[in-house]
Amino acid sequence: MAEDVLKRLKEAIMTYDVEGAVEASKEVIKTGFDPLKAIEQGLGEGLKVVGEKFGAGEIFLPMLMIAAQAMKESLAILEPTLAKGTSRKVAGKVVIGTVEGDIHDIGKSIVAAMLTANGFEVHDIGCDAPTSKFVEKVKAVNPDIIGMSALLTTTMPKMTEVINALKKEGLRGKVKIIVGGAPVSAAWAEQIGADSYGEDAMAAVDVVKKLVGK
Ligand code: B12
Repeated sequence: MAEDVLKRLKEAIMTYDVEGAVEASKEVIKTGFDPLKAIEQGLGEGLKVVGEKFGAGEIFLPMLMIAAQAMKESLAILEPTLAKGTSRKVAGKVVIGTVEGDIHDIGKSIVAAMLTANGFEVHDIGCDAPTSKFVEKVKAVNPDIIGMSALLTTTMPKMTEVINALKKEGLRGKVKIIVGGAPVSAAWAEQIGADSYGEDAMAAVDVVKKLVGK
């Protein structure tokens, strides 16, 4: 039964079936199945397969976009229940976003959801977020952590731009910075003067906890 819903989630993404993914996600909620498992082992696995096919030139962009849409609509159903499992005490404040020029928001949203689920107050500024938006949000909410996501090698330098803007505003010393996204690495984090790097959502939670001293 449990394995069945995982299989259905994965297959819905792999067959570009938005309705099927939404239905299976609703069933996850109804049956009390672990939403994180559903996201990572169901939807996420399916999207990985679709991504590989796209990378290998086996499918075209519109198919990839439908699969991504199925993932997004399913996340909209599952993410709020992730957050419900949280204890109310705030572990720290996080501002997170995908840098300017980059519209990949799935991974960033999963990281945001996981942090929320682990008791952090998360301010998600979305994707394609200009440097000024990061700076404004930092001024507005005074976070402990800034998380930046980039999925394109061409947008990675925007992370440096954000760090420089924070320095210019005298804010760099007040926040810890964590970066992530498929092309990002620990070496890149070090190179641009970020405090840390997280390979996936679980790692992000561990790293953020360490950075705030928990
Ligand atoms: C889905 C997808 C899309 C969707 C995005 C939909 C959306 N709303 O997000 C659409 C179809 C719109 C898209 C568009 C494009 N895409 Co695209 N896309 C992907 C794909 C298949 C999957 C990305 C994804 O969501 N993965 C699932 C999530 C869960 O994984 P993730 O993002 O890596 O996130 C995890 C970790 O990286 C980490 N993480 C992520 N962010 C953060 C942040 C922090 C702070 C931390 C700690 C951790 C962390 O934790 C996450 C959870 O585990 C990848 C292939 C791939 N293998 O990555 C290509 C990929 C990223 N895209 C690519 C390209 C080229 C494009 C386009 C330029 C295509 C085009 N020709 O138009 C456009 C770019 C548009 C733009 N300006 O941004 C390339 C990038 C190549 C490169 N290295 O620069 C890839 C690698 C595909 C490829 N093999 O060519 N894409």
